[in-house]
Amino acid sequence: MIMLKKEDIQYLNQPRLEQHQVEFKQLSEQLTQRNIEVETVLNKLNEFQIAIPSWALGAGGTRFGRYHFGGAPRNLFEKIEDVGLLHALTGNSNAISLHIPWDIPEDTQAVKEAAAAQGLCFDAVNSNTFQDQGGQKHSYKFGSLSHVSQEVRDQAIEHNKEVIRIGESLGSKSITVWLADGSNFPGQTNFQNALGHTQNSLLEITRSLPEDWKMFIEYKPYEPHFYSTVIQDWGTSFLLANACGPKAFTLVDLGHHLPNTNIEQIVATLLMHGKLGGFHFNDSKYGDDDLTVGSIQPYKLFLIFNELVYGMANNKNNPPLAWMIDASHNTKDPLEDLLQSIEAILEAYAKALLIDQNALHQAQKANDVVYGQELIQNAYKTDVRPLLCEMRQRKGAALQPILTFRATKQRELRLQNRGMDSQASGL
Ligand code: PSV
Ligand code: MN
Repeated sequence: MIMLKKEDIQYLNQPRLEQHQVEFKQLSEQLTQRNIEVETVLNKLNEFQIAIPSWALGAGGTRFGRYHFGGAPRNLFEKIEDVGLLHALTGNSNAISLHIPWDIPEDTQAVKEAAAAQGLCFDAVNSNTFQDQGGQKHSYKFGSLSHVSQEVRDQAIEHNKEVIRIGESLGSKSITVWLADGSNFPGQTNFQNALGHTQNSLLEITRSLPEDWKMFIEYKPYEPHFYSTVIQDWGTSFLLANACGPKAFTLVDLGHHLPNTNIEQIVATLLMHGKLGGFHFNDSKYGDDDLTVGSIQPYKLFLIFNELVYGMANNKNNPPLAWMIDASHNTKDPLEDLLQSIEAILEAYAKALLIDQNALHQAQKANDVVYGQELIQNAYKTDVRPLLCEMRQRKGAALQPILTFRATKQRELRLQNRGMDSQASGL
């Protein structure tokens, strides 16, 4: 098993340590003057854990092709190895999210042990009724949970139940359902029937959830279908989550909105109603581009985190959220890309934690538009990177994760062990 040693990380941190201490001291003094409790912020950053999906560790495909970079994980054990590396470098990615049937664990005990050895647990399991699988009786070409035929719906329901059973054996506590069902042409489906079937199917799945489990319902406006999608937006997901009862929640994937949608407002509404289950992080310019988090619209991400920070503190009716990166890597090394995403998420979170919520509340009550904006933007303009470095340094992770990844030749090691033509399952 490829494992990065703590001593190697420390050794590579050494030359940068003194400079980091100077920068951290300066920022701490500045934040203390602004009445911000630095230790509280550091603790929150330390606790924040982001799941890595098992399908994001290989080369992602464009609609037209896939370019291999070599050393891709060939099986679940190697995927665990890669997520373990990300966690060793950052200390903020202690979970792996599996997509079934891309990653069916054959030897559950061995898989659990491999994950535990890397300090990892299993986050939400994901079902897949957006592709036909070998040996499957009915096709999902015209839908799965929403299909006109009860037999097809039953097959899709049974698949979700199977995914829950697999998740249970690994210690997962939630299932994410992304339903790709939809239509390509007007007249193809009856919207009301499709939604009704979907609601009944989801209810049936909810009934088989273990007591302490949750179901997350993802939404997406288009793709793979281009005229209609059954669960097209947060409103439809929210409606279904309400119909399915207290174990069902809406999941927000940042790429699943039409351009310029105010995602932070969606987040606020869902939190207020205790129905926000989790997040899939990525970034986009046009649609579901699945780009590196924070690479296109970091300010938008920060505004979302502002609502999350407010909501997590004020909406105790909403359970703790599940965080995951859902991106695709076409031109970068996926592991470096994921390191960039983890950093961007924590940066946005850290900046949101610096917003003076009391002052903001006062400004809003006084309709002081200018001061409200100033408070938000002052937080955004603070360079919080020394906080992230300090948090990582304290837990033995890397001051500079990407530099350590490169200096310890992690990709080269994977190329040697797994070869140039190795392939990982996923889209
Ligand atoms: C669909 O675009 C999605 O966001 C869902 O979360 C899937 O599970 C994932 O991407 C992988 O295809
Ligand atoms: Mn997603």
